[in-house]
Amino acid sequence: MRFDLRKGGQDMSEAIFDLERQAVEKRLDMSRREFLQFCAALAATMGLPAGAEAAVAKAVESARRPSVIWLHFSECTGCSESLLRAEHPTIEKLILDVISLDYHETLMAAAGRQAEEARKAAMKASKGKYILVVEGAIPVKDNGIYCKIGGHTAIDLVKEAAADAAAVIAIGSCASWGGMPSTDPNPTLAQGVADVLGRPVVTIPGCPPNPYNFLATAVHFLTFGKLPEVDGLGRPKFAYSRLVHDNCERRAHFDAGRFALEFGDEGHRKGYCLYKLGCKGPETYANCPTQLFGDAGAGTWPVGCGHPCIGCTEKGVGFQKPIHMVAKLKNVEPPVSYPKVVEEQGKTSFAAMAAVAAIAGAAAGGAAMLAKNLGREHGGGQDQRNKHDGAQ
Ligand code: FSX
Ligand code: SF4
Ligand code: F3S
Repeated sequence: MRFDLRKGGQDMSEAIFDLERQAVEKRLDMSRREFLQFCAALAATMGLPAGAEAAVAKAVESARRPSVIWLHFSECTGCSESLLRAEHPTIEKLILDVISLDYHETLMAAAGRQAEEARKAAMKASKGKYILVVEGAIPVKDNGIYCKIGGHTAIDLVKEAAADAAAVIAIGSCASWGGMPSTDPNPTLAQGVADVLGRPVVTIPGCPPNPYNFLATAVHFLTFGKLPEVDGLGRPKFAYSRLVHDNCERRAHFDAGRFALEFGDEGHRKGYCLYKLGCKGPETYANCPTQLFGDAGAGTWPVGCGHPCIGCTEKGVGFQKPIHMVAKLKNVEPPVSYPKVVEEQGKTSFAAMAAVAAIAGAAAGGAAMLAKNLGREHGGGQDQRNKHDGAQ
């Protein structure tokens, strides 16, 4: 009998695949169905076409895990926390399964000299092949003396680690462009990784960033052997190409001119748009309204919980613009002839609000509806209006 090599090869690869499949189920402690659902969700997060989940599953199942060296500088460690404390039963297992986290200061047991040696050993063992993940901003004032680890400045540490990395990912707004530590007057001159290295890096901004955006980026690297396509700020397009405002569940209220005017007022309790409380959704690119946080179901994102978006994923917005300043309307810019939303004298003008509703694409009649609603909801006294004088 002739042995069919091709068929034999196929059987063999299927058997190997089966073993890998069982191994991944055991490793992740999840059923095959759950695992595939998770891969499908990740493929959808990356905007991949239907059917791509099989490629994602195969890549995750394979043993080739990229070595990751994770450095911490000026930050709160919220990025690591959000990644490892996510409510999904397996995200932390999955992330630790997808990547080989060979050095992470806040997770490793080693300390002091031992930790220093572990960092050097990890860099040497995977020279030229590891992914460098940086969490936290890098203070550059006075030659970087405001952030030192093991006697070395963050500047030197990041440059040394980036020199032999296959790819560099800045996780969180701090590492992306300074974030919280760079808030004015930025006493330590905290900067992002790209500025310090003098070359672009992939950024996953957010304070903290959505863990799925990092996971999907790592899985993209695993599946396709390269990092995903990014925008001008280094953000993966699959996660940061739409404005928060575009997918916000309160958008219909914006379009109809129904706004909360202060925390706890009737509009706020009814879930109206938070634009006039300073929501930066109209100028912030992120997938928060669709991706949500904490795997706890609908509404689990800042605006869903009743707080205006502070623009944490947007350079020059989060930690730079005052929280209660109204957002720039990026894709619905009003013509200069339109009056302001809140007029200088502190009076809310129906004409101005109608203009916002109109430019935001409200259906015909929206302005009339707006005037009617405002008359009912926000016809309050001068006191209430005065509170919004500064929100222009
Ligand atoms: Fe904290 Fe990370 Fe904010 Fe910064 O997240 S959640 S201050 S982005 O670097 O730890
Ligand atoms: Fe949602 Fe904010 Fe836009 Fe209002 S302004 S629709 S709350 S993103
Ligand atoms: Fe940040 Fe705004 Fe999303 S504050 S978490 S970008 S809704």
